[in-house]
Amino acid sequence: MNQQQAESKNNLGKIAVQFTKDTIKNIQSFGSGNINDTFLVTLDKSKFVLQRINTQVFHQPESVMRNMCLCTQHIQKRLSELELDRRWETPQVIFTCDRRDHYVDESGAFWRAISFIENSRSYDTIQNLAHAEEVGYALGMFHSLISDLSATDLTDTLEGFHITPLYLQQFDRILAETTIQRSSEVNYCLEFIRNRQNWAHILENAKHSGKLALRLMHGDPKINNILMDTTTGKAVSVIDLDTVKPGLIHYDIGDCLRSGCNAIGEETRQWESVRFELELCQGILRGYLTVAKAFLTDADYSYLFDAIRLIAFELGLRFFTDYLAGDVYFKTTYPEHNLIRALVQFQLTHSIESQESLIRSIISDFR
Ligand code: GN1
Ligand code: MG
Repeated sequence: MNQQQAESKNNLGKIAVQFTKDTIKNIQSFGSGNINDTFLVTLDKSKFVLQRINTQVFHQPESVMRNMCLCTQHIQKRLSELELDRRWETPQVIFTCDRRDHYVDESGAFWRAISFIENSRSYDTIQNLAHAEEVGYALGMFHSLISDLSATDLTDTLEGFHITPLYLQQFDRILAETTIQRSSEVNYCLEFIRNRQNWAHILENAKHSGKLALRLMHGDPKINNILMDTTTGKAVSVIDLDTVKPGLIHYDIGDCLRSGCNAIGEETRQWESVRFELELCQGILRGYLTVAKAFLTDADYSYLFDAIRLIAFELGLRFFTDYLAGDVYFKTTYPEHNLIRALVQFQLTHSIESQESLIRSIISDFR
């Protein structure tokens, strides 16, 4: 361990002790989030998750924590009333020794701690059809558990999140300000976006005309935010509650499908091999609808195909814009990382578009 690593370990220790009186055995990096920094803290008999919130992205971290406390307490109460016949847990906020839901360190960094769900793990890529069904079930379960929590009680902690026309405006602004290094991949992305910019308003238009209602959503239900029981392989929890806020459940369904139906995963460099797998789509929707069928309206079904197409496109647009802006939002590990991520999502969008009638018929079979 070099001096810098030793210092940062020491620093992490000073932060972790704010949340526990137990002896800390170990602290290590954890998970693969693109925004916050996450660590697993091992104590004598238990573990917890320690996170530094990225306040460049979340400007009101106190509201993120308030939302999170309201949401997890609500889910906990629902679970105690429901008497489910399977394991289901929700991560709990761990308070500091002086009863606060976060800790601000000497440098001004914002920290929080969350309980670790024992005997569970997540996957960055979908494993098989059974996994896909469980991922869908988990999202349906989450939507169902928060369906009676009032959307207006929670703060909008990330304004503009999943509002595709705003991402297009941001893209246009960055494009106007930046001297772009042209390459065939960059030209492909530019053209891909141009050809879809009029359609990209579809969900916002449906929202404004009252066809789709604002509801509480998770905001980020990609497959590695769904924990699976390591013994039974069944879903046990949905984590990463930073973006639970008013929105459209379509953003969630779209995000879950764009993440779960791309079997080689969003971090592949083999972007030309990316495909949207219909069987996985069917599996995720089947799992979702076993729990969520009751609260989908006819209009909700009518926009499902567009939601699947749009959220893949939107994420590609967000990655590409960040590439042009010099990687200021998403963490990267190599220079072209955000460009390759964008190509993955655009390839997925293309695959969704080319299977439109099949995807629409899968959706209509479930109605
Ligand atoms: C970000 O940080 P992480 O990995 O939980 C992003 C999501 C993207 C996701 C893509 C607040 O989530 O919207 O879908 O990366 N979160 C935010 O992997 O922008
Ligand atoms: Mg997230």
